[in-house]
Amino acid sequence: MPTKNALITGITGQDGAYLAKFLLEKGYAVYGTYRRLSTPNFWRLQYLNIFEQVVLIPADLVDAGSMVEAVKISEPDEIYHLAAQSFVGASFEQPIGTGEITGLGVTRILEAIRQINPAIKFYQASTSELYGNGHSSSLTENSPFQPSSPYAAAKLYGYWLTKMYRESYKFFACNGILFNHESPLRGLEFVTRKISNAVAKISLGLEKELHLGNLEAKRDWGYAPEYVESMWRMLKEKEPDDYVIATNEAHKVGEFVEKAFDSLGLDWQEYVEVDKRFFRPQDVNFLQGDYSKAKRKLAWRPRVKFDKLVERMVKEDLERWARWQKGERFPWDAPNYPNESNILTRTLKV
Ligand code: NAP
Ligand code: G4F
Repeated sequence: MPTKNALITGITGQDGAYLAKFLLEKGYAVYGTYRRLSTPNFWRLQYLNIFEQVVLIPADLVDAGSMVEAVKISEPDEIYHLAAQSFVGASFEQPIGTGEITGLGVTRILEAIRQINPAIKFYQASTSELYGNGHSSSLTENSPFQPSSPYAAAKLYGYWLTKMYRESYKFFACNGILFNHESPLRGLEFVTRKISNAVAKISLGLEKELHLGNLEAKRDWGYAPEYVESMWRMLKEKEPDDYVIATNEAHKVGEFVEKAFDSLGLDWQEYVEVDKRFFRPQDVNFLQGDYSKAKRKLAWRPRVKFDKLVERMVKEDLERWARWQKGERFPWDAPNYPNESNILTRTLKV
């Protein structure tokens, strides 16, 4: 018999799928919201072999009634609010939609909790993007926020609403300020997976080149399965609080590229082109997180660091494409992803 009910918004995403697996292993009954799409998108849950073990509830963050319904149906002890328009690049294309989903979506779920059961524990997926530009040293829970994209501004709103409900209504509500975390389940539009997927295809002769934007930006990249555990740990504490989750190491995008090609014995300079289309109107040039508080209070620390992460991602994409070349078909996103040269947007205008 499951001991507790958890509701995960955004269970079809990278973190949602890993968190679902983690909570199932802890004995939770796991409910997850998904939005109606013209083509189903459950590949991560299938890939992790947990599709049959979770209960899915249709709900969209722009539809307050559907969020209320999801909370009523699942009767959760804990809600992990992970759903969002999560791609910074797209937020410049769709700033209003991003505000609705990533910003106001948080209020919709907080209101559902307030009306149905204020004792539900709440995790908000906050982000290192809150800090924005202008930093050059490791960031803590007390560093100033200066959002540099519509995505970051929407997340800042969600961050404050979470704090505000904690203080005003005594909610057990936590912000996890998570720095970039990646995995073989990462979406293909994000730079790490774009690179690992392209390197795998190039090495198998399925692609010839890789077009990228800003190679100078530095990010603090960790491993997603470890980061979802920190969410659960936050909700286990006596008091609700906010925590930075990071590795405290920053690497350039260019280093990720070099390491990824290198791991398959390829020279990146023969394949990579810097392409104006992938530069953003404004980028965040440096993000590195000091996770001391999480280490001290949650006994959490990162284990998979940069080198291992790059190797793991390239290896997995290579194995997938090799299986695909042999005719095997299994749930996985890459074969259905358009070549980015087919995509035309304001920021990607040629
Ligand atoms: P992701 O893979 O992009 O997943 C986002 C999830 O949100 C998907 O399940 C998506 O559904 C769902 N979603 C999008 N729009 C929705 C809407 N209108 N209504 C309902 N659901 C909607 O993101 P992730 O990497 O797992 O990240 C999880 C959360 O952590 C996000 O809030 C993200 O902003 C935040 N975060 C991520 C990182 C990171 O490095 N990964 C770092 C800090 C914070 P579909 O599958 O249908 O698209
Ligand atoms: O992989 P990215 O798109 O991730 P970004 O913008 O850091 O956002 C991710 O991490 C945040 C946490 O800090 C999350 F809140 C957010 O939801 C998301 O998960 O880009 C990383 C860097 C950027 O500086 C970008 O300009 O890579 C640079 N980059 C260079 N060429 C590129 C590319 N990014 C993408 N996506 N595609 C490129 O071709």
